[in-house]
Parts: sequence; structure tokens; C-alpha cells
Amino acid sequence: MSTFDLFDGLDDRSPERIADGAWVLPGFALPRARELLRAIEQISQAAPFRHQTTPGGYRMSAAMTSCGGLGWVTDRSGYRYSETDPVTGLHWPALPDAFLRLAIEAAEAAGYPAFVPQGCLINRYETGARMSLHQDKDEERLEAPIVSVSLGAPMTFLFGGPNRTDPTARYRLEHGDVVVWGGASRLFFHGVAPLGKRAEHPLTGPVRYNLTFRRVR
Ligand code: MD3
Ligand code: FE
Repeated sequence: MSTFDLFDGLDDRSPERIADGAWVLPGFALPRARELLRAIEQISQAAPFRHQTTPGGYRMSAAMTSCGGLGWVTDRSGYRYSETDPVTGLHWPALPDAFLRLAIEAAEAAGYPAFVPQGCLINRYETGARMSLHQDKDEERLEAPIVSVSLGAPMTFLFGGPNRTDPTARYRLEHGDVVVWGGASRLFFHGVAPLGKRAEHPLTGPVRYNLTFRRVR
């Protein structure tokens, strides 16, 4: 047991509503963070992290993989959810039990008791990687929330409103923080500022992971 273990599961910040239907649950994933990181490692052995290409031809700076019944895929032909991994030709790795339990419990804590995710997109950010302002609207079930889990190095999350030109607020997300996006916020524009040169975490080094649990169909 290290000193660091003593801090697993402790967080003095309270749940905060940051937009209509959106809740930050600080440290909600901390008790299971190590287990989640191990599972990410295992998943990426079967379905490797890759830099996908946008329909416009840009290489995404965040590397991605997926697990569960549906994974999110982009290439020159567009964005879509796919039952199989285009890199391996195989089904995505199963959604680990720890992932499923965490997603359901977080959604419930934020007031979405019926949430059952169909898949999980895993983003990996290294120094300088970012995600520009976008909406998540490739899902047919917009009444279902998206549950997002931050692991590793801290970063600045940007969230706006229903229109691309709405002003954006900045929010720092740290290892173990969970955000549940439902209601009106489900279609709000959001993005991630470039991962800072000095951003790191003892468990991951200069790397941040983000899990997003989604109900697609
Ligand atoms: C707000 N990921 O994968 S998580 C994404 O940190 C994505 O990797 C970011 O945006 C990341 O699509 C942000 C927070 C998040 C996720 C989904 C949302 C915010 C959201 C859906 C609707 C509104
Ligand atoms: Fe998104």
C-alpha cells in the first residue's frame, strides 16, 4: 500500500450542475480508477488505439478505440457506429463489468436511472492532443445521457451551448471525475483544450484517457 492509495476514493468537491441536465461528479470513478486503467490496457491489446481520419481528411490528434456492442468510427466516408473494428475486422472487445457498473451508477446518481450503455468510446490524449468544438449527434437515442469518465492527466474541458457560436465555459477535469450529459446539454457543443506540456498523473504519466458511455439505438 502506498501513500497514494490513502487518497483513492476521497474527494471534497460536491456534485455540480454545469448546464441544463449536465452534472459533474467529482472523483466518482476514483475507487475504481486503477481497475479501469487495467481494463483500458487489455482492451487496447485487442483493439489498438488509432488516430482516425475525419470526413474532411484531418487526422484526429486524440487516439481512439472502443469496447462494447458498438464503437465510434470515422473515415473519409463519414462518422458512424460500427459493431466491428475496421482495423481488426473483429467485434469490439466486450464492455468490462467495471465499466458497465460505473456508467450505470453515475447515470443514476445524476438522475438518469434507466441508462444502459451500448458501447464505450475510449479517447487517449498525449501532450498537445485536443478535440475541437463539436456536438455528439451520431446517436439515435438522444433522450439517453452520455456518461464521461476522465482518467490520468488533468485537462481543460470546453462547453458551450446549442449553437456553435455560443460562448464557451472552461472546466478543469481531473483523474476520476465523471460528467453526465443529459437533457438539453446532450446536444451542447463541447471540446477539449490541448493537453498541457506539464500535465501528468502518477498512474498514467503525461497521458489522459476519457471514456464516453453511449446509448446509440
Ligand atoms: C457534452 N470527448 O468523445 S468528454 C467525445 O474529453 C468527447 O475526450 C471529450 O467529446 C473528451 O465525443 C469530452 C465530455 C463530453 C462527452 C460527451 C458529451 C461532453 C459532452 C455529449 C454532449 C455534451
Ligand atoms: Fe463529444
